[in-house]
Amino acid sequence: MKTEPGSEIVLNDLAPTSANFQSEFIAGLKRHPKSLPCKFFYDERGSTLFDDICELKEYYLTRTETKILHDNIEEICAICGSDCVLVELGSGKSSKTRLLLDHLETPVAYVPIDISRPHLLRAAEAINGDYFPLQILPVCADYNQPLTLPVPARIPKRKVIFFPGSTIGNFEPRQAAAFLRRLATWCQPGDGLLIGVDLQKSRNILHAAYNDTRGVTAAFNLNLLRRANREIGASFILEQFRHRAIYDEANGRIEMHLVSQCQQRVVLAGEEIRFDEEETITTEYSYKYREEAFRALASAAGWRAQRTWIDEHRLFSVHYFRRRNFVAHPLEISRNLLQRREKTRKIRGSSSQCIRQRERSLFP
Ligand code: AVJ
Repeated sequence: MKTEPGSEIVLNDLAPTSANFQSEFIAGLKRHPKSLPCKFFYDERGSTLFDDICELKEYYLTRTETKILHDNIEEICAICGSDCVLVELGSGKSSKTRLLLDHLETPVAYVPIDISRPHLLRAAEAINGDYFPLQILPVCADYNQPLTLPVPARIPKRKVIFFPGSTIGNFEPRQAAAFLRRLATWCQPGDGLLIGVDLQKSRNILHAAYNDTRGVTAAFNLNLLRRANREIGASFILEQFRHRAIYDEANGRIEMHLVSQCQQRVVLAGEEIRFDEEETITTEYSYKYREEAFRALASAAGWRAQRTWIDEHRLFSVHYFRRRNFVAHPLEISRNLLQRREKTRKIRGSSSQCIRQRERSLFP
């Protein structure tokens, strides 16, 4: 499958095992209410179904984000600067990445991180063939787990984390902030975060996007149960569950559920799980943000807003953030503000402009 004249790709394989899947899956079904982590969607079949979702006419997210990137690519790549290492979370097919790689000035390396090994390898091979001699350093991992990023052969000027697709919306806002704070710890001051975030909008548009007429989203959701049948020998009867996606306006989120159509028992790994009729498994939250609210969230998590791009219909946003000089813990923000005031007071009166400037760069 290797395409010339690419070099050999070394996979950094931290993929979760089938035992991880089994224990987390069962733990999720023992919770009240039942819930499963949405990362489980992305086995090989699920990743392919997701690619199909991205092509649906109702699913405006991918199309709109791609257009925003396309229409602003010069400016985006200018902000990223030359000689950066591009780290992508949930890289999938890496199609949006190609836009960046086509326009970035002498990027040092591309580090795609994805939980689906076959998908990741296929994309990495293809990029390797098309962008040689760019170094490709794929990491197969659940990026919620601790991981060490591979080090490129050439030293980059900065790191840019690319997190498209509004996948950040899968976290509840508190967890999203914690995750962004964690990403900041991967970075040095001045490093970048290019992130796609879906915007709040009318319920009709949202409802259609998650309840497509061809039933691809339903198949994607039900694939969780199919996967459990195949990988851990569960006994789900797929016809006895239905896909449901609703917009919870108060929380600004789409909720996806699998709804049991009858009272039933399912056996998996020797354990029996009971379902009442109409009982649901929560399988995904997809939060939608207001432009300002997302900037505030990232800003409290160690990232300084640099630029936001939005499409003409205000469906979707892409933000570029720069890592602050320190990662503020909420409690530390006020303390730092106090310290800053004290220091400015000390400096005031001294004519040393350069001290004040250094101060500013230390406490942005
Ligand atoms: C890839 C997580 C952004 O929430 O819109 C698509 C996944 N779920 N249709 C989203 C998804 C149902 C998607 N994200």
